[in-house]
Amino acid sequence: MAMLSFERKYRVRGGTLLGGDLFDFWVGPFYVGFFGITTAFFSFLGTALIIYGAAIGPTWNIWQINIAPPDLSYGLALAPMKEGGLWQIITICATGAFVSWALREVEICRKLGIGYHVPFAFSFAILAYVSLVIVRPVLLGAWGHGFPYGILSHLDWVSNVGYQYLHFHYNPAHMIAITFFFTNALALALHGGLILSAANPGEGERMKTPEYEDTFFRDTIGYSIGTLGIHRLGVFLALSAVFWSAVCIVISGPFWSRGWPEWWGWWLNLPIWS
Ligand code: 07D
Ligand code: 07D
Ligand code: U10
Repeated sequence: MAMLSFERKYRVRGGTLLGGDLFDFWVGPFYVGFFGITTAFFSFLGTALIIYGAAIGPTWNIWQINIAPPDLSYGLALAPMKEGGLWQIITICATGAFVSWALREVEICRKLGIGYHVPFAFSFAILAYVSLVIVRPVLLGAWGHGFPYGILSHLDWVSNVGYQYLHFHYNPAHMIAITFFFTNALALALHGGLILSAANPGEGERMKTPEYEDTFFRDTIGYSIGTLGIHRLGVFLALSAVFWSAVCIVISGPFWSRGWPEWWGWWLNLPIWS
């Protein structure tokens, strides 16, 4: 079925979680829905506040614009607008926009009658962001532990927080997260390469079936995970990467406040060595 006639067929009312028929319509290619309105509201307000923050700041240089969280001395209280209050409201807007986007995806899945895998996966990215700017700051008792909103300033934050624990590479959850990120890239390279090799033949050649794909890996490594399996593996690898990232930052501070190399002392202290 051509895309245009398919869209006409499925673009019918229903499947909404909230708002009933009220926002159940499309604007051009975009489905709106109640959560499309809340996405637009939070993104618009958040972006406007970032621009306001830039306007009252010292620079319009896109790389240097910085909206910092409140000083640690404010703890978990609200701060005045120019001293971190802006960051607090922008954080509410960002979280509101990301969650609205995920729920809008859920409504679209319901309309289509497909699984919720994409919004489920996006919720892991939201989890990582929320761990950085809400969960960890709350556990440490100050909003000042959140990362600042700015292209270069957020990199400074990552570096500073990393060195605060002497050598962040020794954080075991960081190791697991990185291993998942690297494995994820390997898996996508293998999958993208394999599909193109079979499904994108040269002029005059026939497209190959999945048996060819399976056989390539059976001949090479003795096992093929299969055409559905590789997609299950892909989602698992990607979500694990983000999940262990969230873990690695939440444990830094709330559950381990010394240098990460020191954590490995448990190995040296095992009784079997003495
Ligand atoms: C390709 C999908 C498209 C998305 C893009 C990003 C904005 C911000 C806002 C000027 C893969 C759109 C960018 C809306 C512009 C203003 C006010 C996704 C794709 C193209 N980072 N980070 C970047 C964010 C954190 C880190 C780039 C966001 C943590 C490092 C971009 C968040 C830590 C490096 C960016 C976030 C961290 C970057 C490219 C939120 C640990 C780089 C991102 C909401 C996770 C790289 C100058 C990309 C870079 C980079 C955005 C959080 C570390 C500006 C929105 C605090 C080490 N980050 N980041 O392609 O070049 O993502 O930085 O959590 O080296 Mg970051
Ligand atoms: C948080 C992004 C969420 C995004 C959302 C969507 C928009 C809309 C609109 C495009 C999590 C945003 C959407 C804004 C855009 C349009 C239209 C993703 C998020 C919701 N590290 N490290 C990680 C590596 C070192 C340190 C994670 C590698 C050093 C700290 C990952 C190396 C030190 C933190 C990772 C390395 C250090 C991390 C990041 C190598 C610094 C974190 C991925 C090779 C001296 C962060 C949850 C991630 C983390 C994190 C990888 C080195 C410090 C595993 C490969 C040794 C402090 N590092 N790191 O989390 O876990 O994505 O955050 O050296 O906080 Mg690290
Ligand atoms: C995959 C796949 C597969 C495919 C695929 C794909 C995975 C096997 C068959 C998909 C993959 C690709 C296409 C490859 C490329 C993708 C990437 C590299 C990922 C990164 C993507 C990007 C960088 C693009 C990002 C673009 C985005 C997010 C679009 C931006 C959207 C908008 C600005 C509008 C959003 C709509 C909303 C919020 C709801 C409706 C709202 C409107 C239409 C606006 C109207 C507003 C109102 C009615 C409300 C009032 C307005 C207010 C308050 C102000 C609005 C303010 C704003 C700031 C907008 O596996 O198969 O193929 O293709």
